[in-house]
Order: sequence, then C-alpha cells, then structure tokens
Amino acid sequence: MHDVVIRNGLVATGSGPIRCDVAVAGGRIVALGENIPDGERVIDATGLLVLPGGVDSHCHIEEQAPDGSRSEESFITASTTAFAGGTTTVVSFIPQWKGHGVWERFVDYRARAATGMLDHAFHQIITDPTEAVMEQEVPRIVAEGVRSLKVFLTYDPLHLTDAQYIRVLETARKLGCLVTVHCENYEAIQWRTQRLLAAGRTAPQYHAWSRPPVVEREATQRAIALAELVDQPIQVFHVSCEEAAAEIAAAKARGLKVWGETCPQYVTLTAADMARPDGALFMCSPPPRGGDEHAKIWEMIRRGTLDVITSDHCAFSTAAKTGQDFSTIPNGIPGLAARLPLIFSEGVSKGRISLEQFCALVATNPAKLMGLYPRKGVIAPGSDADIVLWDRKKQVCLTNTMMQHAVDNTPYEGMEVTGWPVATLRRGEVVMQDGVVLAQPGSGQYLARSAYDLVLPRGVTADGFGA
Ligand code: DUC
Ligand code: ZN
Ligand code: ZN
Repeated sequence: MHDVVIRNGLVATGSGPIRCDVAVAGGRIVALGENIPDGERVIDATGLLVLPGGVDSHCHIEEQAPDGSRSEESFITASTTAFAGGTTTVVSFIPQWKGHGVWERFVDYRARAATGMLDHAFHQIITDPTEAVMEQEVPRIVAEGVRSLKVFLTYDPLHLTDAQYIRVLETARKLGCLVTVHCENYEAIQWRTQRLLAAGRTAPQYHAWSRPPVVEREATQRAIALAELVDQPIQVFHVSCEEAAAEIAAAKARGLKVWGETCPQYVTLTAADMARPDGALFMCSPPPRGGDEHAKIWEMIRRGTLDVITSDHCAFSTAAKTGQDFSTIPNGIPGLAARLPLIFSEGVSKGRISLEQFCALVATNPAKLMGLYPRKGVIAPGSDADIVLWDRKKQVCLTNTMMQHAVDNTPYEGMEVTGWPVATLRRGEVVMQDGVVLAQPGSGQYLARSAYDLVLPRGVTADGFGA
C-alpha cells in the first residue's frame, strides 16, 4: 500500500507535463501512472499543477558572527517561510571568521540546521584561506558532504585578494568542489563609497551608485578568467545586469564550466525603489538596477546563460536596516517564500518562460549544480517526494504576513502574483496546507553531497601545466 497517492493533477515531469497519478512510499516517489491503487492518503489535485519542490541553493540562514550575534532567520523560521512558498530544500552558508578555521563552524552549523524542518546542504564560505585551513580542515568538511566553497570578491571583512581566490580554486579542483563567487570589485566600491559619503550622498539610493554594473562586470570577468587559469568550474552568484551575464555567455561559448545565477529581485525591483522613504528595505548586493534591465535578464534566462534562480534570502528587520548611511546598512532581503510565486507569475503567467523552464530554473538546475540531483529537484520514480501542489490561476497580493519569515518586512509587499502554492510535501509528508505549516522542528535532513561529475575540471590548462 502506498503512503500517499496524488490524483488528477498535471504533473511537471522532467520530460514535460503529464496528467497522471503520483504514488509515494517511504518518502520517495515510487510510481507515475494511471489508475494507481489508493494509498493510505489520497490527495485530489484536480485543477492543480504538481511541481517539484523548490530547491533554493542560495540562502543565508542563522549565520553566526564572532561576537555571538546571528542572522535573524533561524532554521525553524526559514523552514516555515520556505514551505509556505513551495521550497523544500535549501543550501545555506557556513561562515568562516577571519583568523579561525572551518571545522568548528561546520560542527556548530550542522547542529543548528538540524533544529529545522528543511532538507539542507551547505556552502562553506572561505574568508581566510590559510595553509592549515585549505590543506587540513577543508578536506575534512568535504568528506562530511560539503561540496561548494563560496568566496566574496568584495565586502569587509570577507573579500579575498586574487591570490587568495586562486588558492581556493586550486583546493576546490583537487577536492572536487564547486566554487561559487560573489562578483563585485572591492577597491572600486571603496573608492566610490568614500567619494559619495564625502559629497553628503548617504541615503540608501546611493548604494546603487556605489556599485554600478561595470563593478560587477569587471569582477565577473576576473573571476571567470582566474577560474579558467586554474581549470576550476565556478558558479557566478546573483547576476543583476546584462553586462555581467554577457561575460558568462562568452565563457560558456568558449566551453568553460561557468554557470550563472540570478534572483527574483533582479527582475522585479529597481534602483528607484531604494529612493523611497523605506529604501533601505530594498538594499541588496549587487543592487537592483534600472527597470530596463529586467527584460535583459529574462533574455539571458531564456538563452540559458543564467541557469538558476535562487532567492539570496538574507533577512534583516526594519530596525536593523534603519538609521545609518548606505555603507553601513546591512545588505540583503528576504525572498525564500516569494521566489516561486514571483518567478511563476512574472515568468510563466506572463508568457516569458514555459512551465518546464520554470521547474528547471527553481528546482532541477539548482539540484544538478549542487550535486543533489536526482534525489532532489525532479518528480521521477526514486526521487524524494518533494512536491508542490500549485494553483496556476490564483491571484494573490503579497504581504509580509504571508511570507511567514522572522522579520517585519518584504520588499515585495503589495506585488500582485498569479500562481500560488496550495500545499507542500517534503519526502511525502504534507508540511504546508493552505498556508498553514505543519512540519515538526528537527525533521529536516542533512544532505551530505558526494563527488559529482558536473564539477570535474575540464583538464584544459595553459601550456598543459596544471597544479
Ligand atoms: N548580498 C550578498 O552578497 N549576500 C547577502 C545578501 C546580499 O544582498
Ligand atoms: Zn553574495
Ligand atoms: Zn548571498
């Protein structure tokens, strides 16, 4: 007897939508077909789409700082907001504090994440790539299933020099990890920020002026060039503008293993939002650009230059974002719950992308790039039964309350969307029904990742000399 049978829905399988039943047993999908016998629970999905649960491979959750403070979204509240929006798996970030190693942080973060309800994997942020960290500690966490290293080319005190970035690329190549990169030029932003502040331009809107597209394009080009030098696959995070995406397109055309990520904020928000009285609530990095950039990003998505759409969820309360000049306001916006509705509405409902492209962008491709596929990201026999029942016609005006996250704001307040999750199943268990989150704290699983082919180096180095 199956545990769950979902009937009468239109199922988004990897090979197109099919009207069929989905049978679940032991937390996995065991069959897709017609007239599957009843299970213990039968869910009628008449009129609904049956979609893979969202995989959000870029979420900042419960990150600890050396002073003991931590980001406001806990693993429990992150699980609630994720399930409310149809996401079932996240990849979040373990910080490295300068002067410290990574092993202790891994152990601590693993325990924190285990309190939540989401299935989860980790990126390890590298801010201090000493020999001891890269030779002894990073191999230990890789053996425990961490398969991506995240680096920042800007931000105090996180950014790496080119030499340090190359060191991280070299280690990742040796160990079989993906390197994910925040691409903005640190020195250029410092210079422009100092000039803006000296001119009295301190309001949130000048955040965008401090880091125009050229700053992102330059760092993207450099990140790719150095990855090519070392022969190491990379993913460029949160691409906000066509100029940076064009660097990725050129790299792909040369056959490099370079993938691009964008986020809902870069197709829905604009730099003008930061000029509002509550402009700080729209501040993230890279910043939202001019409104004409949205169509260009959609084009880069359609062409396959940008492979995944994540939230870069990084929630701060209004109080934490208020009363400072733009250079000290924390960067980041919440988006875990809003990601799928915004991209479905702006993408599928408005005819910019197909349903298949939507599933690929928000679930299948992130799972593939993170080495989680086919366990995650697809509705197919053998995969985890992470499923969203989706009402493609439902019109919703987004409010902060609906987001069910830890903070008192969403930059998407008041936006109208067409398409909404009515139920979320994680490993076959209904964890959200009509906006009510039902999962038990501590029920999320850690996803230890093993070596995967996608991040194997190409074996192409200058002069054939590889480190
Ligand atoms: N930018 C980042 O790089 N990380 C967190 C949030 C943000 O806006
Ligand atoms: Zn970033
Ligand atoms: Zn981020």
